[in-house]
Amino acid sequence: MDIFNYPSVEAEAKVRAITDRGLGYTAEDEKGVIDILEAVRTGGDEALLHYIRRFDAPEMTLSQLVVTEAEIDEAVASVDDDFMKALDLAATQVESFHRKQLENSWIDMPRKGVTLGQVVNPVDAAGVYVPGATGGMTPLVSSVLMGAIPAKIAGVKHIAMVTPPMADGTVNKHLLAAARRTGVDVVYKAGSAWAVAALAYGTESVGKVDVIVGPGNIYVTLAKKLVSGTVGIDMIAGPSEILAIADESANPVWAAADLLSQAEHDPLASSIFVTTDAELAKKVRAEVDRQLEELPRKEIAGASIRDYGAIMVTDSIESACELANRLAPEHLELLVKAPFEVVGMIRNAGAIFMGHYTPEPMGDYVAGPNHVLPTAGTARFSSALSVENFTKKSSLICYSEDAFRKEAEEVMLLAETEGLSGHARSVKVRVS
Ligand code: HSO
Ligand code: ZN
Repeated sequence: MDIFNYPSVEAEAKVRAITDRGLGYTAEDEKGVIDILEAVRTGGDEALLHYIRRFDAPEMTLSQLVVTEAEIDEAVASVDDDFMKALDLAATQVESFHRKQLENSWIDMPRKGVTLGQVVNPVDAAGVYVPGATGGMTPLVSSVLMGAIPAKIAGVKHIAMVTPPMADGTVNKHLLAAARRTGVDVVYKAGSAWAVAALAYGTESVGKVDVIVGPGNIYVTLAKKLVSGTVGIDMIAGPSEILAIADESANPVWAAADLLSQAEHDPLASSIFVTTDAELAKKVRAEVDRQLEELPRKEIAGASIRDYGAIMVTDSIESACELANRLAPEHLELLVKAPFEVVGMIRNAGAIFMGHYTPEPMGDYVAGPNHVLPTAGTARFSSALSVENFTKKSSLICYSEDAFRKEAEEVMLLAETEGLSGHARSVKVRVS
């Protein structure tokens, strides 16, 4: 990990290299995904099964596509009690955080005889994508909670989960236990772009949904991007990121561990350490190198740190915050003695982890907020996955006759100005 003074020409070049890394896909990948979407849209179950058998489970049959209640019972019975307790703690805390996001419908009478309002309704059906233990991914049990819980709290009646099966056609038992705990209605053993296509377009066996959420590899991301508009999606998520701001009170061992926790997600993940303390910068660099050797996923984390890791030394916390606001990181840690004094300077970040005892993984698992967060600078204008992603609002408008007559002239005038006489007429026929 190189150490830069920030601001400087060298630091700027590194920031550019990091922000330019993109989502990591080629035009070829996109073309491949378009073909898959089209195949499933027109071919339904047969095409879906074809891809599942070709890439994940060679022996799968259509009758095995849906995980049975018996399979889930068996999974729940076979996981450790300690796992179930941890899962329950996480689920309970994620539920209580997301309950606060529920928005009320409202109704108002802003002018005499005019009633206006906004009715919030859940979408009818949602699809939650969950990576399985396939293709270098790890089974993200926590992502079952982060996708399904806000949908449940929004009041979605039908929640489908898709996850790629392992070669023998089974699904990781921990994922199934999490699906049961969160009230997922159906789990399909399908992953990648074909699973996204099945959810977006529907097949004979897979019900069409209205919204698809959840993290996945580049093919999942591309597929979500391409079906967005046909269905709602949470976001086009890029590789994970962490930016930690530290003052002299930070512990280099802890800070290095935090940087590596996100680096191990993806070779394209980015970890940036920004500090006012040049000595701490050197210690953190040495610690990252040392701890990297101990990580089972050191190949992935090492590539990420090498290419998209950086240490920036600034002469003030203000300047560190300015860099954070420019990058709008997915995860921002404030490893400072007075985080509540610094947080007011932060405008752009997916989630802010405050103080020495709030390492990012607390938020990945148990704290309560959602871990599906905007990446690649999109925290400048977007937010974490939330209950709102599973709802939509209908406006209510009601005029009495008197109120209608009072505003009719203006409507007719504006309509005629636009050259839309049909609009004007719809008002006029009621006035005369
Ligand atoms: N940090 C990841 C989420 C995750 N981490 C799941 C562990 N499991 C993206 O925010
Ligand atoms: Zn993580």
